[in-house]
Amino acid sequence: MSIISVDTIAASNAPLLEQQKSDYAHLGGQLARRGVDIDAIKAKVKQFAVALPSWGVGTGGTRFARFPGRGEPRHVFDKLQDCGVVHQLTRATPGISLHLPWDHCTDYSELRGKAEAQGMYFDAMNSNTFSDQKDQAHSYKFGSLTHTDASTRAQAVEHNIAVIEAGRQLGSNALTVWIGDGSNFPGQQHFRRAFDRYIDSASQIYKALPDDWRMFLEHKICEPAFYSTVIQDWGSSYLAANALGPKAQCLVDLGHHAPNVNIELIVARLIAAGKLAGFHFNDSKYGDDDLDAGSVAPYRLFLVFNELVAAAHEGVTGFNPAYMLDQSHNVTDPIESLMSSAAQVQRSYAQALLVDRVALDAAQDGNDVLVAAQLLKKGFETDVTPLLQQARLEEGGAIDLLGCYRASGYRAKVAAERPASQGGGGGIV
Ligand code: AOS
Ligand code: ZN
Ligand code: ZN
Ligand code: ZN
Repeated sequence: MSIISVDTIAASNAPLLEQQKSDYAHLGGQLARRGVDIDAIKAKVKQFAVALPSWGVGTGGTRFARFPGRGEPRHVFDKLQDCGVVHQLTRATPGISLHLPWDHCTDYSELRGKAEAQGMYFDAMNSNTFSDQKDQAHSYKFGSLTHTDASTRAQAVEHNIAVIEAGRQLGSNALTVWIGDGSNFPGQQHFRRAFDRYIDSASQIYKALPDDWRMFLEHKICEPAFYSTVIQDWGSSYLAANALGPKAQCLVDLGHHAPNVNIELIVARLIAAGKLAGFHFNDSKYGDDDLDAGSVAPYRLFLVFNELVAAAHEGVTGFNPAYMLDQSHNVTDPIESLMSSAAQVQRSYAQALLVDRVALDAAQDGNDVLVAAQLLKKGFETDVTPLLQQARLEEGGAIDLLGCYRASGYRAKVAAERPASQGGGGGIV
């Protein structure tokens, strides 16, 4: 089922076909001189998928304000359709990661059917115990899975189990757990006891996982708790994942670390420990900015992929990370941001595939520092645009993502169907 007509895509591609052919051939020639087969890289890029966050197709906001765009999705079916547009044009985003209760739906089999008709499936499910829902018995103001009160913890556990159940009906096979639990003042929380309560609650969720499911623990240094968080870094996440068992692994959201932290090194450690769940890709300058992937620090994203490609190349056992975007689009059309981020993630992957692993091993073993550094730069500095475009073109996608999307008139069409969403202020700051 196509949301954007096949003719629209073909019309957008038509004037670009000739130059595409010659750019691809030119890059192919350059890579061949390095002993790299462009078609082999293209085949790998085609296999690569990054899941879309359902919450990413709506305009995000800050605690100051939210400025909604036109045609904001009204419910999960609208979100699914918007995600369908991203996938149709990029051919790189067949998975959707839902967030409950935001994406609550009375008929999950209908939702699954619609996704499948768009050639899509449901990736990891996300639970939400970081905000209170209407008519909720116990508040999460002072925590959820780690709350001092047992009934509040039980409510949070129960919600996670309900999310697993919804995910089972949708064909998902993972639960991502991120909690906002922590403290805002020194002395507010007994660190060790809060962590113990986390393990106790999380193991009840773990027990409810179907056999073929994984549980992704997402750490975050701060926010909304600004003095301490219970699962604050990969160390706490790893301790928890270890305590829970083999199905529990650590998810790395790129924005959840202190500035300048060496994230690629964390990734390498988690791979070695068999505990890398996967990623929430985004970019940041200061904290959990949730900017578009690779928009600020593309080299960092490349370095993460360098670790991933190395692990795949070396055949590390059990290596199977889940790739997702987690961004907040405050000033752009979310569909445009998601398309360019998906392409950016693919770009980093393709560039990492270009690194000469044999030469890098030799440079590392021989302590040839500059050659090692340059081997990485050589991959990163290669403009793989024609390769990404060719992969999309051959899969029925758009050579020019933005051009095609804008020419389709999709945003104006949904703006006419969907009522304007309320913007306005956040909290008082
Ligand atoms: C929050 O900072 C995290 O990145 C979570 O992944 C969260 O569930 C998601 O961003 C939706 O708010
Ligand atoms: Zn995240
Ligand atoms: Zn985040
Ligand atoms: Zn983030």
